[in-house]
Amino acid sequence: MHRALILAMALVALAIPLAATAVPTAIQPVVIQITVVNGKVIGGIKRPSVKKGRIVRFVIRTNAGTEVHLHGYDIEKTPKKGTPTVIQFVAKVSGRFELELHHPDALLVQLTVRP
Ligand SMILES: [Cu+2]
Repeated sequence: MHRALILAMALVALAIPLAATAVPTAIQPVVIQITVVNGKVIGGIKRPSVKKGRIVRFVIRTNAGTEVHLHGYDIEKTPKKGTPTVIQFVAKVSGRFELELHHPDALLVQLTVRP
C-alpha cells in the first residue's frame, strides 16, 4: 500500500511537466504587439491573419489616444499612460476587422480571420 502511494506520487510528478508542455497551439493566443507614437504605428499598419477560433491578443502601447477600438467585434479599451492596453478575444467571426485608435484617429491593425 505504501509502495503504491509512492508510485502514484511519482506518476503525478511526471505528469505535471508533461501537461505543461503539451498545450495545444489552438488555445495559445496569437499575440500582436503594436507601438503607436503620436498616432503613427511604428513599422506600419499590421495585417495579421488568423484561423477562426484562435485567441487573439493585441498588446498596444500608445502615448496618445482616448480609446482603442476593434471594429466588428466591437471591443473598446481606454489606454492608460505607462501600461500596455490589452485586448484579448476569441476570433469567432471570420472576415476583416480594423483595430483603430481614436482621438487622434489612426488605423493600427487590419485583422483577417480565415474561416
Ligand atoms: Cu473605431
